[in-house]
Amino acid sequence: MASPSPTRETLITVAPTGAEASKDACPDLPTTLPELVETAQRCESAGAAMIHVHVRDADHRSTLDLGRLRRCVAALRAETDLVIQLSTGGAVTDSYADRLRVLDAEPDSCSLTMGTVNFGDDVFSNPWPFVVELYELTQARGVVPEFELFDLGHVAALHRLLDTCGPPFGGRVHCDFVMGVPGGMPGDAATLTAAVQALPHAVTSWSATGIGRTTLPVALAALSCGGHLRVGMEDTLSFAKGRPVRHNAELVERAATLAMVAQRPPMPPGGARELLGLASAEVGQ
Ligand code: KMH
Ligand code: ZN
Repeated sequence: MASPSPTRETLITVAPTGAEASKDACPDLPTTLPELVETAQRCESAGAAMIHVHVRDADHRSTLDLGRLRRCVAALRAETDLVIQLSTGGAVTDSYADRLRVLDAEPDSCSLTMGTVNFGDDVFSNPWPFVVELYELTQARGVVPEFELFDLGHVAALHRLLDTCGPPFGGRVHCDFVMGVPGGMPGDAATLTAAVQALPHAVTSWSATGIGRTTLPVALAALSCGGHLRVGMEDTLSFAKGRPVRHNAELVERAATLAMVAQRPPMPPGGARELLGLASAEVGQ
């Protein structure tokens, strides 16, 4: 994607929970299904069009339990119009088999990380054969992947994947830069610009999120480069220095305000479906 053309509207994705933060340390994290549905509804009202979902078990611990994933997809479909994206990244401890099985829950979209990355003191493992297997499963099942790029090497892997395995289901190529993870690429404007310049020409849209204190610099840089935004408590638990996030909707509201200032207002879920190739896929069914 040598020269991205700015879009008129901004896709805001909310990532409300993640796999890492604990409920004990952060009681406002939405970990139960009712909390997740309430969060999704408030975030949709605030301007989100897509939700990136990690589910938790009865003890609020990260899980890829298929029953819970299915119930979550059903509840979000019934109670919101959001595009539902399930995480296939899970937690660093999840097996490849469990991560592949996420697609059995039939989401609209799933995350697909384009390579291994150091993740704090851990390693988030995504070896090439697993990336290919997951990608081919998305094509077979009719799930739109969002390519997660934690490092510049992941951009190179995206070139290789599209060259060897062809386009995604839906025909659009959407990716998300996850910046500022300790072990991945830094969350700053110079790095984002370099990463955008390196994208394959086949990429039709991209968003960015910055972890922790890189949230605002990455959001501002992404808007100025014509990108879309991901925000949420998966990525930052601080609204400002010394001021914890109380609800994911606060982060969505702030992203929507920035998007309005950039004269690229929040995109409704229907627009997101078109952007991601889901609208034509539904018509074709
Ligand atoms: N929890 C991280 C190890 C994804 O959702 O696809 C992986 C992650 C990426 O959050
Ligand atoms: Zn995630």
